[in-house]
Amino acid sequence: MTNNAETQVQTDGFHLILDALKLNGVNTIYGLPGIPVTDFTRMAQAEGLRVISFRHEQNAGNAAAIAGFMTGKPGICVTVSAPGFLNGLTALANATTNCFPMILISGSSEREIVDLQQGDYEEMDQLAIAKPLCKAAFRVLNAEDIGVGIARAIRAAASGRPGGVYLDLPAKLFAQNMDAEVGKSTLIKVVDPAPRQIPAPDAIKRALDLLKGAKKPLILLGKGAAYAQADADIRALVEKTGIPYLPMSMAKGILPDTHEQSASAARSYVLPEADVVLLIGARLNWLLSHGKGKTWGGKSHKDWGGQKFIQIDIAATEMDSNVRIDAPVVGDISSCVAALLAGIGNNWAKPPVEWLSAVAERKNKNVAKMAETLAKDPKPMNFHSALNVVRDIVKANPDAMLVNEGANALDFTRSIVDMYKPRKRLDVGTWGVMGIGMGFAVAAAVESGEPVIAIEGDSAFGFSGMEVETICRYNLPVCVVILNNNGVYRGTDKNLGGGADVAPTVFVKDARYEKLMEAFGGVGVYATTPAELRKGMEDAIKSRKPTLINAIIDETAGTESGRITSLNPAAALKK
Ligand code: ADP
Ligand code: TPW
Repeated sequence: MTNNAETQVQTDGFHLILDALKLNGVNTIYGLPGIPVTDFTRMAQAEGLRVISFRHEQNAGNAAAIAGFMTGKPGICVTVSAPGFLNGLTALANATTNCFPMILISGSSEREIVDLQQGDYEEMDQLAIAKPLCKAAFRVLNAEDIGVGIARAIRAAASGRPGGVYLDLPAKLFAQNMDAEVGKSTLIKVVDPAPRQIPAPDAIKRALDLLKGAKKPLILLGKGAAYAQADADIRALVEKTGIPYLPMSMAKGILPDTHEQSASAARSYVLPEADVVLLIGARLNWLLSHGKGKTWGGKSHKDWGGQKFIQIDIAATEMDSNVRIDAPVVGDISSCVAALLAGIGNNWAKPPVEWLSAVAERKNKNVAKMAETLAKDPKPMNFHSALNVVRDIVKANPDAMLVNEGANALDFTRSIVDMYKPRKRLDVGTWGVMGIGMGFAVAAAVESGEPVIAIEGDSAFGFSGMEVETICRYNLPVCVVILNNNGVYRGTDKNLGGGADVAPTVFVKDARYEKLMEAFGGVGVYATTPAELRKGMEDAIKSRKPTLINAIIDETAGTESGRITSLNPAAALKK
């Protein structure tokens, strides 16, 4: 606030935006400064907000998005116009695809210049470009509308199915003055930003009737279930019904992966065998083979497997998106699970023992097989022997956050490393996008205060690797482990033309990634054995120092596209 000549206290756009964010509980801004938002980030710090400044906007955007997932409140990312905005847009689109609440706030050029295309500095019609890639997009032209603009952005991001929201703020807005008292009266503290949506009683009854008649029921937990923070009720529902459950990757840990009802190790058995499947916050998209085909016991890749589906989701339009949903339960997961629990009461008959013992038998067999593989100590180290170490470290540090990206590095970590607590595992999500790693790691550390372990493919790491400087600058307790096999998927491809260039998937051999962390004052570790990896990780967790472990693994290890080889046309041709 400033005093003008007439002693009337004035405020401006900068401060109204900050006051509106603060009023709504925002305490951290992720972003990257430049005209016209440099002063905004300075003033944010002066006003007591934490500003985490990145080296590339995509990483700042990913940080904001995952902060939204972790907290249930929209994460805020601030960028400059045109290129900065576009750099942030990938993260905004990814947040929307994954149902993470986030607000991308970008400065922009003045409307009159943009609309006449007169060639301003970093000119672009950002609102039009953002619209198809997010849940909602707004522009504020006048300081007195800032309160409404921020309120609308928060509501759009957090209510119903969460998602990304774009807020366009032309440069002139920041400097607009107005009377401070009047300005304050225009701000809105959003009441109940994510209102409960109570399911209809007949929908609950339909679901319970279907579940009651099931001989081989299965519960599938998705990241919507993790997001809903209904952990105790979800656990009670699983345990009271006695139904085996499968967590999707970011739902791991809602119940500990070691829970006796977890059917993760029997996934390929339970999906085709189940007769009634209860989906809680999981879409029947490609990650679940669209609910049909051979994965589900269908004869061809398009055949229905015969299962009946109950689906809990806040988005009514999600129902029947891939296969028939026999019992849609539309509402927020907390309310839906509570209603199911109430309907179940205390006399629910557990599933038939034949089903439970068949699942247990498969599971035990696969767990024993995996234990055998993990006990091996091949030279050079491979994905399994390296991840066996990570598995132990996560077990000993269940509060640590785990970030994970890559192809094989992703698939093997998901299946080998057990999670013990909800919302600890953060990964490539619905798009399988590379580049979330360091942005997620920064936000995971900032939002949780816990140590962060980032398990990265060497290719995956490259997309956001420069943020190790950010990690060092804020002295965050992040331990990056690069499973380094010298390339995308692996490092052994040959140039099919026989020329001097290496194959498109091959990187520089024996690259010393750990030196990147050392360059900024962090700890670098070169690990060629599980023992060296273990020591590096233990030291990192204990010291909380930024650490990068370059874990050298067999360059022949890994398959193309990891476990989604089936989606790769070249791999299909080879069959
Ligand atoms: P996964 O990738 O783990 O299978 P998806 O991202 O496909 O999970 O599905 C998450 C689903 O959860 C989305 O359809 C979304 O609408 C839904 N969802 C998110 N939050 C809630 C909530 N609070 N209540 C109900 N459904 C929710
Ligand atoms: C934004 C395509 C999927 S997985 C991957 C790429 C490039 C890297 C795999 O190699 P990595 O892991 O990380 O070394 P590993 O363990 O198999 O050796 N661009 C974007 N997203 C995706 N998904 C790709 C490209 C891809």
